[in-house]
Amino acid sequence: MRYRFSNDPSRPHFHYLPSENWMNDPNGLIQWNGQYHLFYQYNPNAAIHSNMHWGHAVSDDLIYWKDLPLAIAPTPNSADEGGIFSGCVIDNEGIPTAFYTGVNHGASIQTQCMATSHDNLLTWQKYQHNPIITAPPPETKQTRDFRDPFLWREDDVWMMAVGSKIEDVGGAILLYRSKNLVDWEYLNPLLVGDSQKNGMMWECPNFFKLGDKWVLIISSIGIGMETVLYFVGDYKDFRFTPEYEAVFDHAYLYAPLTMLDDNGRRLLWSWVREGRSVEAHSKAGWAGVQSIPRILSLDEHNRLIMQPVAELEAIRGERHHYENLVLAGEQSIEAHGLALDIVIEVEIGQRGIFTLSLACSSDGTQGTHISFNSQTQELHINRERSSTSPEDERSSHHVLHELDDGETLQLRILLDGSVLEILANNRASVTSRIYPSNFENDGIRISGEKAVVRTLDIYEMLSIW
Ligand code: DQQ
Repeated sequence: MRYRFSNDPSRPHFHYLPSENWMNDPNGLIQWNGQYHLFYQYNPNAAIHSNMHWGHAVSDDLIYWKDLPLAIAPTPNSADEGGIFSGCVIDNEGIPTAFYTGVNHGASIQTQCMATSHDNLLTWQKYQHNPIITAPPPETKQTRDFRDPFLWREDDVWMMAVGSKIEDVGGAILLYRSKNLVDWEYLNPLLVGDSQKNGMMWECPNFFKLGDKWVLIISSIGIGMETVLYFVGDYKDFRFTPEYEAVFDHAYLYAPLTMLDDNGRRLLWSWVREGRSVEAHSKAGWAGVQSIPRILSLDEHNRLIMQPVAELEAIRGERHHYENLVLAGEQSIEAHGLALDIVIEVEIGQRGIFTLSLACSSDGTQGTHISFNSQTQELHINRERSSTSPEDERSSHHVLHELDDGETLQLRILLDGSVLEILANNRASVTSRIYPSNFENDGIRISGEKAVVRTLDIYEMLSIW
């Protein structure tokens, strides 16, 4: 089925996506008997968000994925008849146990449900007394938004964080505990936001320890925008006190989910949304991509550091390497195709500018420009000419990216068809979408003022399919 998309230049070659139709949030990430399991929000019938199931894929190495049959589907006349929304999988004394949100009545009723697997996560049996939590607590003053359970263990109890909101106040993450996974006691909000500042509703919570600190990642629904935010702080007596708050990604990443792998790495996957119209992706026959998994850590300022997993290096093909390029005018750099891993370090003087252009057509009509201005400390991704279709989103991304004293600009750029993952100094993330109209392109161009490229490596990536 994947071959029918081989003439589509937007289709990624080294990011995971199902063979066809719609995918959104990653769900139920877990390493089981050494293998990485990725479940995801999936509509098996069309490339639009509807009719949610859990799709399933498995990998030995985080690079090559094998598609497995649908994992969990809605059951008529039950709590999940309207769809299986996001959630997680935990290891309950050797039994893989899934928690997800069952929805009903056009998703206006959201309840928490459970299922177990007895055949290595292939098929799932729903708990016969689902739902295990029927409604949000009265203090939320609403009954509609209550979803995406995330579980962890604390001594001899299980904890669950659920995304929600407190009406007229803001987003809220609700905290529950249980000894047996079916009887849940509501404790209090783990954290409550402010609708004026950080969104009206918070979904897809992740809460975990990183070093000495605790990190909360949420996907926030604000007025006209959806953004992933993170908080770093301390957790005591079931309350979380953030000390640092920042935007996790400045563009298209949404609904990320993390897991701890057997090597103790905190890995994060995320849905990369589409930047084209519903009609366009419905017609294309596929929509939604998973980001390359990132390893999370914290720096000394409590900022989240994210690095694509080193496993990705196994599919690096031809390499183009440059050193100490003193920039004057525009320079063309050889690189073929739309599947590239670019690693660049630039020393920029005061009032300096550096620009890297990619996915440029030879006739000059298309191209995407990634620039950094040392005076404004701004990263700018210009998509005005990223594609030719008026249906594609083309607004620019402007991101304040303050370099520390003496720090060079370090960019890691993963271009894969329409996916553009940009990490600046491993802490500013801008994951965008561009839709170049053909495979042919004119390599990479770099230009700058008061800028010296210390090193530049461009790898042409091999396809994982
Ligand atoms: N997507 C799921 C929900 C979640 C949302 C539904 C976030 O569970 O809140 O597909 O993208």
